[in-house]
Amino acid sequence: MKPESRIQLSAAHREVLQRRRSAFMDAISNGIAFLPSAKPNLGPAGDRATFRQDSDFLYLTGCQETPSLAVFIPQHPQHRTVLFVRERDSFSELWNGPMLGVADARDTLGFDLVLPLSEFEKKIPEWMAFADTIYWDTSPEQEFYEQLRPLLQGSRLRRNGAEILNVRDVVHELRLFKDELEIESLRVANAIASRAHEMAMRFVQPGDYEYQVQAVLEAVMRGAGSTQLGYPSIVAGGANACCLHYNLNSCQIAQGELLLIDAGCEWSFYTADITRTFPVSGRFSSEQKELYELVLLSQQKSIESIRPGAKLSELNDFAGRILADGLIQLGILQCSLDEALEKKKHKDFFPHSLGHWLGLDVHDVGRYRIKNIERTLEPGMCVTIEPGLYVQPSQANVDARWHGIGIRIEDNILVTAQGSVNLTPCVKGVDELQSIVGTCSQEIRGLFRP
Ligand SMILES: [Mn+2]
Repeated sequence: MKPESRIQLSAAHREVLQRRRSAFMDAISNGIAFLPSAKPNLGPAGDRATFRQDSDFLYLTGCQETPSLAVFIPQHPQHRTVLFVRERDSFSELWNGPMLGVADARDTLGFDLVLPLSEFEKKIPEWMAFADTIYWDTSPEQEFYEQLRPLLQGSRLRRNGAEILNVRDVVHELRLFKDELEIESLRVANAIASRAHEMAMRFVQPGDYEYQVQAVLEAVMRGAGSTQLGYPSIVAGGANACCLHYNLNSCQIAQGELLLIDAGCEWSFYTADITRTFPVSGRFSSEQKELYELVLLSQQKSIESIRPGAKLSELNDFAGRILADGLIQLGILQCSLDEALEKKKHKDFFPHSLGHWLGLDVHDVGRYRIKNIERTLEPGMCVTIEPGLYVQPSQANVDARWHGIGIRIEDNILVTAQGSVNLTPCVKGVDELQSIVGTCSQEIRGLFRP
């Protein structure tokens, strides 16, 4: 699979985009929908900061230009899909590289009609006659909102009190169910990120700084063709792992400590979200091993329970029960299982939830509840499963030998008709981890040293 080009799409990609647009237009039926791109991203001095296209816009358009605007008019007799883009301009191309332009955008992206952005104020009023509902992005930071507002308010539709709905709600429901192109991208992102995690395991030795391991990890991701990280990498040695979103990555890692890495990269805009925890000396202490095996057991059992019809809250409770039971066996919790669950005592050590949707965004869109009723898992959904246990260095009523141990294990799971498929091929067994750590050559290690 080749990395995505900014101005070329494969025929297969174009076909998938057409299917997504059809499904979207079925959902809005007699409406008219406006979906804007992300704003151009300028740094503090007017320089170009890293641009990442709006995920909803990308999902329906495949277009990476900014600013641009997609309009969907399912009832229009001539053109149901319209894209407004900037016209090509040689000054901008000199500084910022090739632009798609009006002529190429139609062929490349498969819209019925592509127009210069400068024309949208002139065109939109007449299209309102083909709709009875308006879908748009109601978030206040959208600049298009200000430009569109007078057009919409002056239209016959608004005068007749037509409903205004949030376009993003419709896209988010579609994005929850991954098509084959999305699944393939998630697979590749996971393959690369897993390789990066394994390289970090090979690389690390006691005395390394967290940022050195981060550099190795991210070098592998970029080297394999990933253009962006899915989120800031967490590389947390020892007790730093007990801070859930630690990402200073600035400390030295000591002999005998565990290293927790939560990192994932994008492939074609879809991100992996993987966490591994392993001993930097190549050997778990007995306390580390007992907690690790408990987290691993809860993760494996949760993954085995994934199937259509299951609920995330049930999986969460199931994993919590395994962890609570294990904490009692180890003497970390001193009460009955019923009492632990009743009073949520295990949540002192497992303070986050078991997982979240994954896709174009690391905490991907899609509602977890519909009309306040939890939805069940269905084929095509992609979810992370990431139980963890963290014993804070100062945790009262817990023997000091457990203090400062933080463990999380996270894989990315696709729900299928038969059950599930684990997309994350990264090692996680105790023996596998112990035999991989610290095995890379001194030559490679030397590259990441002052
Ligand atoms: Mn996650």
